Amino acid sequence: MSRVNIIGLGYIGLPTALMFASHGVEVVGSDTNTELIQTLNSGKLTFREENLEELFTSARSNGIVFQNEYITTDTYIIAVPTPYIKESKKIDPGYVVNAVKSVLKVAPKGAIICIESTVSPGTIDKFVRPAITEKGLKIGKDVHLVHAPERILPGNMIHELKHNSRTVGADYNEIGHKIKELYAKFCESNIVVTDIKTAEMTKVIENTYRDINIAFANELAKICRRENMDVYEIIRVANMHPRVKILQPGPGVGGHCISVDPWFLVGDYPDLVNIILAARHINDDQPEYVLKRIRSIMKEKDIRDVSRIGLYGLTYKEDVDDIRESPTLQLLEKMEEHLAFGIRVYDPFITNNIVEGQYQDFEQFLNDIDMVVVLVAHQHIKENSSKLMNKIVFDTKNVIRTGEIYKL
Ligand code: SAJ
Repeated sequence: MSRVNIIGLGYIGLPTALMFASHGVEVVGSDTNTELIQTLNSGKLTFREENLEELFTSARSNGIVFQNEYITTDTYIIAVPTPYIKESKKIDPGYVVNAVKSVLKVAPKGAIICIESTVSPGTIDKFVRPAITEKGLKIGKDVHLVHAPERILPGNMIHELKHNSRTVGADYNEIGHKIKELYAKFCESNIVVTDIKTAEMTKVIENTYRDINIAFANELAKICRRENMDVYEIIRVANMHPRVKILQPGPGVGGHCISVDPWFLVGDYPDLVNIILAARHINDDQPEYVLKRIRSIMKEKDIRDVSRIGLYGLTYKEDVDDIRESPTLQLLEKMEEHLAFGIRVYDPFITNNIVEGQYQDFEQFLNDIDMVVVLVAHQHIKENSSKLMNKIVFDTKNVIRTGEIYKL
């Protein structure tokens, strides 16, 4: 195996490229974003993630190359975004197809193109294969296709790259095994070789399953609220059953994975989805529910000045700096619609001001508010929970133990 060209150096492509490089694989990481390439070449990372710095240092000392251009080599790994089209809910395969087309311009005969990006079942048949055959190329002869969807959890990526099992879908077993061998350079868990469509479907349903489970927890929270019962205790006890594993309710489901992938199934099988669609609606409506709770707590505590309310947490989940599809941002949009401006916001991970009323100083933020809504369970708030003692706390993540606490 000569050099591997990793295409797309975002949240998945970059850690994967660094992992390969630090395990002795010759890697060229390519991305069309010139600024991103310059940043990486100047020795700086583009996002925060546990243990990523160390991995970056080791990959750089092993000679990883970052550049805009793709190279001529025998293995390509594509990790570009796959958003969904808002109206139809179907996948937008544009970035993947364009990356494949660009690879074809430089790929030698017999090269393997491995797609890591999550795609809806059938995307490779419907969009990627035609992009290859219309160039007069034969799949399986001139070029090989593989789908090896990523499965890592932001916040725990480096550990999971090593320890999670993987799925490799290929048209030919022998090609699948070649890619399996490549991932086995750093992946210490099982690597299952299967066909492409199975790999596509497996990945999407993993995230859909999690979305449904969270929706169930969010629905339970509402039922328990009406009954004045503690949903967290009920879930904790239910989960002691050996075959029950209910996830946690929260302010909504964000990120670029769980809040996106189930829509692919809705878009492609509109006549078959019930539970999948209901779960999406429940989770998407959760910020609205949080707003209702804020209003009722304000009423109960007689808070009339919106500017005395502070939202803690802007990221889509704890201990990451990613704000994509963040429930807090969705809540803020609704608050602008429903309440007057003036709300205050703080997140230790977001060091540039992205919303109105955002603070960079935690103490100052606390000084200026009477009520804090905890929307993200960053380690930071757990460590500083004693500072919330004299505040009215609405804790949507069930992490604060002291003071006057309201829950979902
Ligand atoms: N959330 C809850 N309750 C929970 C767990 C999560 O409300 O009990 C919320 C989070 O706060 C967040 C959202 O759900 O807003 C998604 O967070 P997450 O930690 O569940 O997942 P992601 O989106 O960071 O990563 C998922 C993972 N998929 C699964 O666990 C099945 C990861 O393994 C995938 O690689 C990733 O999607 C992806 O890229 O597809």
